[in-house]
Amino acid sequence: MNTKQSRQQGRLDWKGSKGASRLALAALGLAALTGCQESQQTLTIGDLASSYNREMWNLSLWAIAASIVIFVGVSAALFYTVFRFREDNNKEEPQQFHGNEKLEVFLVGIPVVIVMVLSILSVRTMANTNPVDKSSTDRVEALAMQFWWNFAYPNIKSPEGAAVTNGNEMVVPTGRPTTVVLNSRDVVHEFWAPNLGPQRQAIPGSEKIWNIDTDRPGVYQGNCNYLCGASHANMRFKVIALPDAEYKAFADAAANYAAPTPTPGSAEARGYELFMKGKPETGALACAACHRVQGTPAAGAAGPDLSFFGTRRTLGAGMWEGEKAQEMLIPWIKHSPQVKPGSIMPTYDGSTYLVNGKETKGGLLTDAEIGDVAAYLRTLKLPESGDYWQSVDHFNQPTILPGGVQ
Ligand code: HEC
Ligand SMILES: [Cu+2]
Repeated sequence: MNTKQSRQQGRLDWKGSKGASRLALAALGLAALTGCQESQQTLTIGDLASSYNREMWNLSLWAIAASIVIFVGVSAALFYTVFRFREDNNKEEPQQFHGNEKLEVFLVGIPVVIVMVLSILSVRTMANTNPVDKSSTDRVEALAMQFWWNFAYPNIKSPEGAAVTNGNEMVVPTGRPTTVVLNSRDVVHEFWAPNLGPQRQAIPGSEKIWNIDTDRPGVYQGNCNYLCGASHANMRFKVIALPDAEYKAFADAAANYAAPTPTPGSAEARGYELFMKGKPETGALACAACHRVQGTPAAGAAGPDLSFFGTRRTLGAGMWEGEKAQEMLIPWIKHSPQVKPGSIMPTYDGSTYLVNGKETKGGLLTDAEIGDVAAYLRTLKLPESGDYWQSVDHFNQPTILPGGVQ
């Protein structure tokens, strides 16, 4: 149950209340229960596993403490004045203090001090949260596009010297900062993984660099937080945080990864052929024109890197997860713009779709051929040692989405 429902429940209880206090207690209990459930599910800006969020928390504590002191002080002065100077007690005209310099300086001075203290604390927090740890060799280049993300690791290189890249799933180490270098290829997007730090806008041509970190291994939800088009809400990503050993295992496996070569004559082999060459006679574009697969000639960059697609547990930039992602793969290849608004991946069932507002007709693959391509995609797996999802499974972190588990 989410907070909204529990609040509504609380309100209903109040309405029909006879023993109001008992019901209030019940409502409180319900809220506490809900809170318990949510603490396992929704971890957002209140999550103190990243240094950014801890800094913000500390600043909030100071601000809240200052507010309480001010509130109590002002209330006390107000009540004192109201009671002390009631008309009953003071029949004569009150004493006038216009032009009392001391009092005026005092009354201006207090707010100036308050604002100064809070400003200094804010600037200190800004200084603590902004600097980039230049020494961090853990670096991820995040590229935002309508409506997906590519994450490249310039310091993790394949034998051919190309940066390891993954679409929509970002792997980071725990316990030390990872430098994120953010860019956009089309419109303005916004990178936000609430547990790990601030939001940063991805503006074409303007690079943003900052650090994210967390102490706690797990899967963190990320979203595009800027209205960037039809599938703004479907432009999600996962950040998978792994302890050093597991992270290293991922990095090694990814660096040495070369997509497996399917057995000749198998469905996967037919899928591979279609992936690389398409089917020109029916207008079906080669997937390789837009997708990269490490260790094969496929080097396209118009769509997410599919090198480890079989390891991924999300599809359509986090639009589906787990079982559902598996189920949606065939419909996705057939006609992704019908299942994800605004997707510019071509259709393969001959239906039309929009690219920059222009109607475009997709090519044609038979159901069997689409099945073969899907079979090939499922073989694109990191070895078990580098499978970051399996590594994180035993930390038993639920998938974290703003607003609860989906
Ligand atoms: C013209 C370029 C283009 C071609 C050709 C193309 N794709 Fe895509 N593909 C994309 C784009 C762009 C996306 C991202 C869409 C989105 O999420 O909004 C995508 C996304 C995907 C995804 C989802 C990845 C993820 O993790 O979310 C899969 C799987 C995929 N494509 C497979 C294929 C296959 C298989 C083919 C060939 C039959 C193919 N694509 C052909 C551009 C292309
Ligand atoms: Cu976006």
